Amino acid sequence: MALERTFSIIKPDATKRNLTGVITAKLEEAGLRVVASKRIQLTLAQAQEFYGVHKDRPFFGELTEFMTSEPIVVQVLEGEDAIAKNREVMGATNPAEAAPGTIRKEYALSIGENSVHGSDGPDTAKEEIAYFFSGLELVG
Ligand code: RTP
Ligand code: MG
Repeated sequence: MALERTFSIIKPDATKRNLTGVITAKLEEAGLRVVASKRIQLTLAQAQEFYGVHKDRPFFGELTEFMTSEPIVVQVLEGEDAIAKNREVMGATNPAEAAPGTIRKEYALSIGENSVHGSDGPDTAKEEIAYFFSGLELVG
């Protein structure tokens, strides 16, 4: 399979605990290359737009407040089968259900404060990358 790109966020609970480096190391160890990276702080409007698909879910308010509570690190990851590979190394949404060795098993605090985001498919990967990065910022 050809090289693929996916979009990743190191979430506020992780940046706050200085876990940016160890989480990035885990992504790299899994064979993912960081081809773009920046630390930003989302506005509430940006978080609501990014998570628009969840707007009717009961956790939407909590999720968007959390995502704006501290800076985040947004990254584009490249590798063979990058979307699936990233979700594998992230682990299940709920850390209590995440497999040993995954980022969420090791670092997540709860189902909401779960340290990382990763695109769930090729269409969302493309959309999410374009939302945060210009083509010039992607250095393969
Ligand atoms: P993500 O989008 O962040 O990569 O995570 P995911 O696909 O594993 O989870 P998703 O179902 O897309 O949910 C997005 C994020 O919403 C928060 N969440 N909170 N309190 C809750 O029950 C609950 N459920 C989901 C998590 O931060 C999750 O990553
Ligand atoms: Mg998701």
